[in-house]
Amino acid sequence: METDQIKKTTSGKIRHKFLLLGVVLLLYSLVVIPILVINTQQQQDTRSRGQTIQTTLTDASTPTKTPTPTFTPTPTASATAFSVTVLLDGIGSRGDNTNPTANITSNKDPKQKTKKTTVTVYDATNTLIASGSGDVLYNATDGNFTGTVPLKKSLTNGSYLVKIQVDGYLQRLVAGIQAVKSGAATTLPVTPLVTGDINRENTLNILDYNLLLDCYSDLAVASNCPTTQKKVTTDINDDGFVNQVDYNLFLREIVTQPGA
Ligand SMILES: [Ca+2]
Ligand SMILES: [Ca+2]
Repeated sequence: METDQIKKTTSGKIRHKFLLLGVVLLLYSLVVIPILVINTQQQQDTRSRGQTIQTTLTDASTPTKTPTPTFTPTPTASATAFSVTVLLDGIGSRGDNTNPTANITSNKDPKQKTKKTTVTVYDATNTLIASGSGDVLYNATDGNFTGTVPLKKSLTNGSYLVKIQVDGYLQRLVAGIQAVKSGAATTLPVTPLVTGDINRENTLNILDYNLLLDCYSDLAVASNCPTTQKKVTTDINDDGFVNQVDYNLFLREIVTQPGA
């Protein structure tokens, strides 16, 4: 009897537990599972938005292709130039300022076969327009110096005055008015130049004379000619000596007015 009672009590407890378990499962299915489903959906949405943002950021950070600049060569204007022929007093086929054609004593074999030459160009108002430098080369056959001197810039077509200066000689205005064609070489008339500008100031005077005497060494040692450069500049006929020939040449040259 007592045993049956115990069994009933135990059976009641078990049913009660199953009932309670059923209620818990029911609540779980009604409340917890929907919440989990919602959270899962929210997480998926969040990841999806994150991917979208990341994709957007990635797209924004992608550098755009920079177009390669194309190189367009700048056309270079051909410089205007002058074909120069100069006769240098005391050298080659040139005589001197007093006797231009008397070249028997002129030096036919100058030490310096090239001479630095500067050309300056002026317009009708005598305004300096352009300049250029180059070398002229000794022509032993003709006894003159020739070369092409380019200007630093191209001139426009027109008429100009042109001056030539060779290192150690007085600058001279080239005879006539020069018709210049832009970008081309204009041939200038043959131009004789006066020597003796030992100190390179474009005039002949007592200063040049005194420098020549410093290096004069016909009968005695030069009084004051310590450098090769000074000897070269006072050797105005360029034969390697500073003597009576240079002295006489200078005296004939100095009758010339200052350079142009
Ligand atoms: Ca001088
Ligand atoms: Ca000499």
